[in-house]
Amino acid sequence: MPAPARRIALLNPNTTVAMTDKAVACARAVVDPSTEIVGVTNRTGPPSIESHYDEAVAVPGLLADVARCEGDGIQGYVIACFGDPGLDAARELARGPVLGIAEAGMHAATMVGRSFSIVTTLGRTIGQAEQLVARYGYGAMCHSIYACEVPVLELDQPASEARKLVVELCRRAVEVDQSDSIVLGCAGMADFCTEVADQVGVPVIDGVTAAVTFVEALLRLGLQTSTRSEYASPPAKDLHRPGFSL
Ligand code: 2AL
Repeated sequence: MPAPARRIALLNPNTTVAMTDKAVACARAVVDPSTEIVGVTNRTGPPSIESHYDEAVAVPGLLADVARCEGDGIQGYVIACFGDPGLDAARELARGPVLGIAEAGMHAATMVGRSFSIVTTLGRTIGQAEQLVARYGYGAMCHSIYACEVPVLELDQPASEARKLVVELCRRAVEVDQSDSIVLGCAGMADFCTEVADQVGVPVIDGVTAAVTFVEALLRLGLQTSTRSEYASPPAKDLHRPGFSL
């Protein structure tokens, strides 16, 4: 086997290995054979991320994973959680490009249409998605954000009927809100993409596959995060947190 041309870490900020494995399988299906996808599951934090608190407690473990990956020759990163937790801090630590799946999904949507809607998990996360839409500058293009009210770890359970609910919300986004495309609002929906797209008739974007493809492209272009100012390495400090080290 030839050495991979590039190694990209797929960072799952939650601690559920099955979710990492599913996202990795979806990522491997779209990247070039010369790109290695390394799945990394957070060692500390919540099993799923569906609140501000979950996001905050996931970030220290995620940053520790980035620090480890830097020593392991990883060249690029995807943060596979729709809140893009720790994105700016990860960019300060990593040499190579770091993309969040919300960021990648929304950017992809704006390349294939004039408008998009987001379909996510719990309604309580809609505010976080709205903040990200504003951050990425797509307020005028995001026509609506819907929640299927299925918790992250129940998306794969047939009894949750998550796929059916997501399809219904996508249809509403297209017919009522006139959205040209849909961004799926959870890494756990990565494997819904093709099936949902077939049923709603507009482009449906999964941020995991969008993000790995974009990171792969940035690496091919030789582009890294700028260290000119805000994303320079953070000043070294003693962290007064017993038992925690990066
Ligand atoms: C997510 C996600 O992508 N992973 C996770 O644990 N929570 N996002 C979400 N909106 O529920």
